[in-house]
Amino acid sequence: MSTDKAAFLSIYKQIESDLLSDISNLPGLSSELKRQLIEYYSTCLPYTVPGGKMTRGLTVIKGVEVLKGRALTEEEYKHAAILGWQVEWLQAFFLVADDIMDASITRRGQPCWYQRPNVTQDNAINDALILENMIYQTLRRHFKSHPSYVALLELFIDTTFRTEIGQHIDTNGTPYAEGKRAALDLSRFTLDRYRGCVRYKTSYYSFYLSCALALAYCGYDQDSDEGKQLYQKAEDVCMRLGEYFQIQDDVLDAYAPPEVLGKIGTDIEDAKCSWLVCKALEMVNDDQKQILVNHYGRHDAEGVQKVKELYKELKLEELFHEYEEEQKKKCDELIAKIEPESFRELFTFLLGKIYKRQK
Ligand code: GPP
Ligand code: MG
Ligand code: MG
Ligand code: MG
Repeated sequence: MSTDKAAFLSIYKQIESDLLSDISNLPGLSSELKRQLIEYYSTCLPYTVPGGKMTRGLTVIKGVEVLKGRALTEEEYKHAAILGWQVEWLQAFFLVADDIMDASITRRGQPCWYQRPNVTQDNAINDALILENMIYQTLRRHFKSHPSYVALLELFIDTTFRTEIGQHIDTNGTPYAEGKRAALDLSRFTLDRYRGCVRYKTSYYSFYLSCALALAYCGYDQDSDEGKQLYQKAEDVCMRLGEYFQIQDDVLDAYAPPEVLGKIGTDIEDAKCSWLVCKALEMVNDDQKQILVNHYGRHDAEGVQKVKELYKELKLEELFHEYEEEQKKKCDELIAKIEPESFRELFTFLLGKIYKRQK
């Protein structure tokens, strides 16, 4: 089966081995220095890149298969899997950096990379940049003479920029850090801000990119009439799926057991513009609002508990379940309108991966 994880992981091994060889072949470094570099990055790469759900990567393979309308040749599978892994590399770059910015503790069931004993925060920032650069090394290695090379590069460049804009809205855009800068301004947590933030920080890289890479690899040109329509349909569905996915992420941050989720939630401590706080602010009376004023955005376990009790009082989890059913219906309707009909399977695949997810 094309979305078999073991086959996909074997392509990871080849990519990793080529990248480590690139380091070994760097000119003008002693063999001892190279040994240290290889030791470090042969730990860093398997720690930060594979080990997730791999949906973003597998979606590229699924997309190429759906667009070709047949089983892939060996070369097509390899190409699609390599592109899929580049989305996973992009995600690794984002997550290493995001965990520093969010002061997170665990990721994928283990300490965040920057929290590892032999990794400093400075190392981790640089590693995020190296992970990003590796995308372009690998793309050049495998696609330099492919007709879609430039289109593929541009998709990665544009998606990175959009995600960084989203991350700006998520972090600097909330000008608050405990004991620093302005006081917490709850009036900023609106659904309008939320939607803009999520579209940019999550939807483009988590959903649209994989679909667009499949289109570009199969030769669809964004500037041709047929191509433009397909990219547009993919974007329409992916924006909705992305918002739904991030709302799940925000709800899981507060409610999921960390041992299932693989990460410990930090949104309340970090004063994030989470779906939960936006919804809470639409519903609170003055007394309830005071709980948020006093306790939102503080690294204090008792305060976090008080915010969670308020969420319970407001029945936000129940509200989310209603929202989830509504979204499932809306996504089904949107997908049912996509032409050609064969293209629908890609989005059904994505929706199936996220509906009622627990992690
Ligand atoms: C998800 O936010 C968004 C990202 C991981 C994008 C990061 C972008 C950068 C440019 C660094 P999140 O913080 O809610 O994710 P999680 O809950 O997984 O930490
Ligand atoms: Mg985070
Ligand atoms: Mg974040
Ligand atoms: Mg989150």
